[in-house]
Amino acid sequence: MSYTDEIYERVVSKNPNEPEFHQAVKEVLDSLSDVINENEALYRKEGLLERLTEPERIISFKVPWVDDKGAVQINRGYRVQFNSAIGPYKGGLRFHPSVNQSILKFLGFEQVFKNSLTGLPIGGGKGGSDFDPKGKSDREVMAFCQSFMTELYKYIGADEDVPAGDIGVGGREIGYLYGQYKRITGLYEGVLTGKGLTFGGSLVRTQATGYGLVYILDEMLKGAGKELAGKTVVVTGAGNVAIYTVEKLYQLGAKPVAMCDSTGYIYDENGIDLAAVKEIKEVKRARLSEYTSYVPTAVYTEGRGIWNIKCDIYLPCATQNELDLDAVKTLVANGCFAVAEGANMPTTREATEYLKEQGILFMPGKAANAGGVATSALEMSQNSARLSWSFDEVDEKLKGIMKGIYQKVDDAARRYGHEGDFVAGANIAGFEKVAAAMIAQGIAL
Ligand code: NDP
Ligand code: 2IT
Repeated sequence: MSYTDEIYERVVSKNPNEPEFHQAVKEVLDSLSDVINENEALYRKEGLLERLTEPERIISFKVPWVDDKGAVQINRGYRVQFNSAIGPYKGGLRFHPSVNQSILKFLGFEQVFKNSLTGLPIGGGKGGSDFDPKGKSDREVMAFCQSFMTELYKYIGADEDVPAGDIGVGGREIGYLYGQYKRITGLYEGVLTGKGLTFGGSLVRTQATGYGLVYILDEMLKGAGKELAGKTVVVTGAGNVAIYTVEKLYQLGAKPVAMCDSTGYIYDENGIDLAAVKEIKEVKRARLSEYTSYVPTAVYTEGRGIWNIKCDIYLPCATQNELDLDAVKTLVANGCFAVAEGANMPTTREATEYLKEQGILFMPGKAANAGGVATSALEMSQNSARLSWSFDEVDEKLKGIMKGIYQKVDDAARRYGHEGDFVAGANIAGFEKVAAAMIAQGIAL
């Protein structure tokens, strides 16, 4: 049996009931088979794949808090510190009722390769809780965040582990978490990113994942002799990543026509009214169904099915496994020629394979959405230097990083004879740096 197959079997048997983690590991291992075959003796001797697929540490803890009715609530908190070979653990916190160990391990594993691709010194981690911020008052969210941090602070630090946002964790939550960290430790340090601009946050961090996604999409299209201007785009989700993806699409002359949340989707043939979406989602924290009261000519459809809308480019920016085989068959039949993942692992394995077979341009999340964490690393640099860079300075760096990621991914795919296969390219390029760092540091991690 090949080394990669052996490791996949080992991961499945040692981590039962963790389907998302298995899925993320399988995709990476399948892409690495050529690289592993070339260096099999060394990697086996080093136990490299065994070490790479085992998180360095998983912390799981109780989060007790009191709701507005005076009732005690108990949630479960986690931090998965996956790999610190190239820098302190770095990755977001997700607050969503679906959160469990499998989801956080898949996200932590992906983060290791994504962070490597940025070229910046950050290891991989992820955390969160099954807490659902939806429908909670600000006071309840604060109470939860304070309790969560009262346990988490023991395991994080500006040079150890630096969490940030993800689904359900934005500026409000990061503010409450930071306040509690500072209160307990007395340290004013860059222990979290995505902070407010008045207390150490970086300009562009809010926009970074969406902007970065569109920058790398633009590079991918140029590489294929196509252009973004004038193209019709469907963006899924209506959160942080989706909103700033739509903003940058407009800036580069494309036309986003649809967005969704977990309740339903909107189609606006004239192009999404972004100010309306920002007000609904960022200010009112309401449902996207309200969009038709801002734009009466738009159509709101309850439930799933946004992929039925005809488009040139499809950008999944909501959650894992949102885009399945049936959905991509519809997309391709309707003439869609490019997919880039703003979310983490939004496309199922079968759907990814189908897109590849059909020759669709496809940029996987670990390359496409790396702009967020890259800008987090820039926030860490500014915090360490006690400086703040201008919007244009950070945006230029982000653009350069996304361009660099495209080049690395494209180059790695070509080197191994998989030209145009950016899944292979991203996994190989991300792996090479982490593997070299792990081997150089001995059997220590
Ligand atoms: P937000 O919480 O801001 O927004 C998430 C959006 O996705 C919401 O519109 C939400 O709808 C929708 N969504 C979430 N879960 C589901 C679900 N199970 N079914 C349908 N819709 C769902 O999160 P982000 O925008 O920050 O994150 C979106 C994706 O991007 C995630 O995969 C995240 O891991 C990834 N990502 C985020 C980065 C960041 O910097 N924020 C960086 C890199 C990747 P509803 O409100 O109805 O739940
Ligand atoms: O998935 C991700 O890369 C994020 N949620 C951002 C992580 C970060 O540390 O900014």
